[in-house]
Amino acid sequence: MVFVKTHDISEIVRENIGKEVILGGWIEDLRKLGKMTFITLRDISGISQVIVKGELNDRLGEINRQSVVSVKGIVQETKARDFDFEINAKDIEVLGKAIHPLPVDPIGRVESNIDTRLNHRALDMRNQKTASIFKIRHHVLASLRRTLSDKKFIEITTPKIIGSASEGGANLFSLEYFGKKAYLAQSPQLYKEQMTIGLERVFEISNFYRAENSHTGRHLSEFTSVDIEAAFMDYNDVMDILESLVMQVYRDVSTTCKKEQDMIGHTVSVPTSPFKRITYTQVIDELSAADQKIDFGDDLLDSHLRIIGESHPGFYFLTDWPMKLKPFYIREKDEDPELSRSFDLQYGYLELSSGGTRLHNPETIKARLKEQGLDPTQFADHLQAFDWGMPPHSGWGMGLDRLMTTLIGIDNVREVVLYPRDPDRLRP
Ligand code: AMO
Repeated sequence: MVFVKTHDISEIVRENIGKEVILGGWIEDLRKLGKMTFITLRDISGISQVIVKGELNDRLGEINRQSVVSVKGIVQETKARDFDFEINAKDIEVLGKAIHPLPVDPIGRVESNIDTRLNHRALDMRNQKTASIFKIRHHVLASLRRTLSDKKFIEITTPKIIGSASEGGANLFSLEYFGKKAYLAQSPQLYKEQMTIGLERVFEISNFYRAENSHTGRHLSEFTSVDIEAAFMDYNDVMDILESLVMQVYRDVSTTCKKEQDMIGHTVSVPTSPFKRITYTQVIDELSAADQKIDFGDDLLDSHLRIIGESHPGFYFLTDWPMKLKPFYIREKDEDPELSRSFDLQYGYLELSSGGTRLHNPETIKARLKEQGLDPTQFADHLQAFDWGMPPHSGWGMGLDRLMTTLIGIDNVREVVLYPRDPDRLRP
């Protein structure tokens, strides 16, 4: 007989004392003491103690740690320090047996390395530290969606299988699509820009793909991007939106995820606002002053960002990059066309987001595409929208996985992604 769960463990309250409940969960601990067995039962909401006595205890032989069970019993007061109540079991049914030895210890008493945990991710999720990271991720997503909806952004979902590159030619995964060549989208860039002509303000939270052969704690082949695009805004406006979004995520997680912060042993502290805005030119001066060989127009290397990150810990915007370092869709500054209306949001050395004001004159975009060695005919589907009343617009993309690492104070994105994809990891 399969019992139907009547309560999550955290739903059991004083009024349930003396009444029958049916719980479902996993056996975290099991101690046989003569004629009695003490079970620590865990479900998504918490833990409870289950006492098994008498005839039920005699036929309990087959039960073991980490198996999933259904417990029917009466709620009673407890003397145990760690629990508010306990369950005097009347019946127990094993719904799924755990076969020992298990590949990782779900209690986390025996530590496993990250590869072993990722290879057995579903079981790793029963480790409360891991589960807490993904509960926080859930709250981050909810917070982002709430704030963006409040700011009148409309959530869209753009295709991930595309016919031509959205960010230029590099780093594309290609695939065979009914006899044609297709690609996995690197970002929603072109689609989100197009959507501003009808929806004005849009956002997307989806996975995107980069064929980068990078082996770092911040690069993945599949990552989650939070993107916005907004008509009638410039890069300062969308920087303001990004800043308020990040601030709100920190506030929300810091207040709603107390248990999870305890569990991972890290307190989320809300950053100070406003975030500093430093120009690329200032950064070049700072680096030159620190004896780095760097000229205007050079891209910032990881080693440069480490130096800059040391003197600017926490969040800051790095703005006004040279046009030549920016993708074809970024707009120049009127007062200095060598510079762009662009920014990155940094957290120390880590790049969290980049964005800017977009070009919206199709002829200029075509010229920029050619300058960057790209073929404008490949972008015909995109460019046609610019003949239909394209508003001036701006936007950004932010790596959600990277943002998560700043929140929980770790430096490997693999910890915050369920099943990370990187050059060495395609399974499970
Ligand atoms: P960009 O290429 O800078 O910009 O990407 C935006 C942000 O996405 C995250 N990111 C990654 N995270 C993990 N692994 C990766 N391989 C990876 N690649 C990128 C970073 C990065 O800052 N279309 C523009 C954005 C825009 O202008 O709207 C874009 O994609 O956090």
